[in-house]
Formats: sequence, C-alpha cells, structure tokens
Amino acid sequence: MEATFKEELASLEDSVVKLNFENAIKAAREAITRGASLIEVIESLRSGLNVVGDKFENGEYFLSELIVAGEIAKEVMEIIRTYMKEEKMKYYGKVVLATVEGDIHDIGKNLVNIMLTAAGFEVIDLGVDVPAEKIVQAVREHKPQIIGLSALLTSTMIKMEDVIKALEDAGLRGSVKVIVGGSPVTEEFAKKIGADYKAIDAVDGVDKCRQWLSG
Ligand code: B1M
Repeated sequence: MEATFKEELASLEDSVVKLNFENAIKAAREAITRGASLIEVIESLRSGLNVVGDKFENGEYFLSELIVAGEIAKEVMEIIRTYMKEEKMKYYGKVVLATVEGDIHDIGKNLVNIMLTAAGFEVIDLGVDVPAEKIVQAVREHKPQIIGLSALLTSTMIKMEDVIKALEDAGLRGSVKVIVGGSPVTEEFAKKIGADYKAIDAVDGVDKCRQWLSG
C-alpha cells in the first residue's frame, strides 16, 4: 500500500534527523503530492531541524552535521517555493527583511520571504549578518512599511535592539513597524527592545503584516 502524506511527513522529519538528503527531498515531494499542506511540510522540516539542534547541543552531532541539515532545509524550501501559489491579487506593501549582524542563519527568514512574496508583499531581503546601519540605509532607500528581523542565536538577538535604536536616531522609527522572529526571541524580549510584534512562525508573521497594511 502507498504511504499516506502523514507517513511521508514523518519520513521527512526522520530523514532530516538522520541527515538523509535524498530521502528527505523525496518525502517532501511525496507528502505534497499526496495532500500535505506546505505549512505541514514546513512544520516537519522544523521539527527535524530542532532534533538536529538538540543532538548538536548534546554533542552527538557536530558542525558538519548542522551544515548538512541546513543544506537539506534549503533544498526542501526550493520545493516549497515551487509549489507556493502566488496569489498576488492584492499588493500589500514593502517589507525589508534581514538576519541581524553576527548571525548567518537564514532558513526561517527565507521561508518568511517566500510566504510574504506569495501573499502579495514586495520583499527587499538584505541577507544575513546585516549591520543596523545597512538596515537604516535600506529604509531610507526603499521606504518600506515593515522591517522583519530574524535572529537564531541568543548572542545576536540583542542586535535587534541596535536596529531599533539606529532607526530612532535616524528619525525613521515612526515610519516603520518592526517585527522580530527566530527561536530565541520571546514576546517579552520584543517588548523590552521596543519591537512592534514577535512572530511565532512565518504564517503568524505574514498574518500580522497583512493585518497592519490592510487597514
Ligand atoms: Co546553528 N544554531 N549555529 N546553524 N542551528 C542553532 C540556532 C542552535 C539552537 C542549535 C543548538 O545548539 N540547539 C544554536 C544556537 C544556541 C543559542 O544561541 N542559544 C546554534 C549554534 C550554536 C550555531 C553556531 C554558533 C555553531 C558553531 O559554529 N559552533 C553557528 C553560528 C553561526 C552564526 O550565525 N554566526 C551555527 C551555524 C549553523 C549552520 C550555518 C550550520 C546552519 C544554518 C544554515 C542556514 O540557516 N542557512 C545551522 C542550523 C541549521 C541550525 C538549526 C539546527 C536549525 C535552524 C533552522 O533553520 N530552523 C538550529 C537548531 C534549532 O533551531 N533548534 C541551530 C528552522 C527554521 C524554519 O526555524 O529560523 O526559527 P526559524 O524560523 C521560523 C520562526 O522562528 C519564524 O518563522 C520561521 C518559519 O516558521 N521567524 C520569523 C524567523 N525569523 C522571522 C522573521 C520574521 C517573522 C518570522 O519577520 C517577519
């Protein structure tokens, strides 16, 4: 009997944990073909990556394994991108996205980019390891309504505050909403640094951006 999409999702998660590149890609494709939503695929990928992260933390995996997991995630995201329906019936506005200075994790940010673009936003993605001054410069140049900041390290999330301060110093804070995301970032931290919102995940982030620009 053919595997169901739930079994394929479980296989995707397991293949990410076991760093089996080919199986992970196959399972992601099969899961979608058999009816899994793209959000479910993202969640299985994320669960698998979380286990890889735990294994890295407890010394079972090393940096090389973390790198392979990142490569698998990129390939799965390419599949997601090809299936993502572009519903650009409405143009919502511009979002500048960046992973903050010192941090090179971009899987979550890139997912947010794919989903914002599909939802009808123009995204200016500044990439990873982006200093506050570069973000301020991008706000001057592109005049976005929203800035989305990502950080995956407890040592770099503090750079989000630098961005907000730099925007204030440049007299630009009032012109943009700032949304922050990434696993170490809490709602309390977001409030403390003066961000407008902490996104739980990409879906939540896109919903908030839509809500802000729909009014
Ligand atoms: Co690194 N890493 N890593 N890593 N890595 C973590 C984050 C870690 C938690 C692993 C662990 O120890 N458990 C740990 C951080 C510990 C800490 O700070 N407390 C860690 C470490 C220590 C490191 C290095 C320091 C390792 C070393 O060199 N010794 C190093 C740091 C390099 C640097 O940045 N300067 C490093 C490097 C790497 C790789 C390059 C090998 C690779 C990244 C590849 C890449 O991104 N291109 C990597 C990976 C893959 C991970 C894990 C395994 C997976 C991260 C990921 O992509 N998650 C990670 C373990 C974990 O997260 N549990 C780990 C999936 C992704 C979809 O989730 O990014 O949270 P996330 O995004 C979500 C939401 O948070 C939200 O939406 C997304 C989708 O739903 N979101 C937003 C995120 N940003 C948003 C912005 C928004 C809205 C929503 O704005 C609108």
